[in-house]
Amino acid sequence: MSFFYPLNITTSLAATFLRAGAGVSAQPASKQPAQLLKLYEFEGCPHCRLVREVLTELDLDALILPCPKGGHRYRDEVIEQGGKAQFPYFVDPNTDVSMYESADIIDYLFATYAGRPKPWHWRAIELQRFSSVLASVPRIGQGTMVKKSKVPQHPLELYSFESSPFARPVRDLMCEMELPYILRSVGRTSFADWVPPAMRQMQAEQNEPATRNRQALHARTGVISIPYLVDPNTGVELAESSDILDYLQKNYAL
Ligand SMILES: N[C@@H](CCC(=O)N[C@@H](CS)C(=O)NCC(=O)O)C(=O)O
Repeated sequence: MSFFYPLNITTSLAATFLRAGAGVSAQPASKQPAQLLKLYEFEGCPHCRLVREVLTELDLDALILPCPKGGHRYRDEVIEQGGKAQFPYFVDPNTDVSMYESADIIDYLFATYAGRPKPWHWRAIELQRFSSVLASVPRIGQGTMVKKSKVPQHPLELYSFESSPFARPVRDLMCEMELPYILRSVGRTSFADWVPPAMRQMQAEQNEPATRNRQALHARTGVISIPYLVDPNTGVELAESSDILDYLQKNYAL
């Protein structure tokens, strides 16, 4: 475990508090896209965070294509497709729609998939943006600048919800290393989802989780612990953020 790991989790927790509970719970969309949505973004970007929070809220999965500053792996694709380096950049292969602007992407996700009107908290978008900028402060630039890394043959897979203080450092590192991943959204929908994994293991009877990715994770591992990484390139599967961070460094850092 890195010497900085406790500090990393503490500042991540501060960011979660500054977003006052956004990106934690889910009320799943009425429709799941047939093909994965694509999001070009970087973790340190406050505008991208708002879109990622809506992915958690609607329980939507997406292929995350990290575009840290100084990187070229996916940034260049955005410039080719959209004409400029501005993030987030969103592509929906189901409808052939692509767009910049976090507010437009949020509107699109609610209009296309939610099956309900955009809730009041997303109507105050400028207030959300301000609080998202504040939430970036304690992270002091993490998830922003590129780090040299090996290119994985296949995207990794990460079970995560946006405001998980343990998943954020993992996403930051995957972003800096430009590691593409399928985001499996696992926002919380019930009181039982708040029980910490260690306590859940002690329960004689475990509640069957309500959402598809939580059910899949439960079936896969017997317990739900977020973040959870699946690397199809090596066959490795890991829970525990500190172990995942060590694994990513060891296998992908250059
Ligand atoms: N109004 C836009 C603002 C997007 C924006 O300013 N994004 C910054 C990152 S936070 C950006 O693209 N910077 C250019 C870069 O990183 O190269 C939105 O909400 O999507």
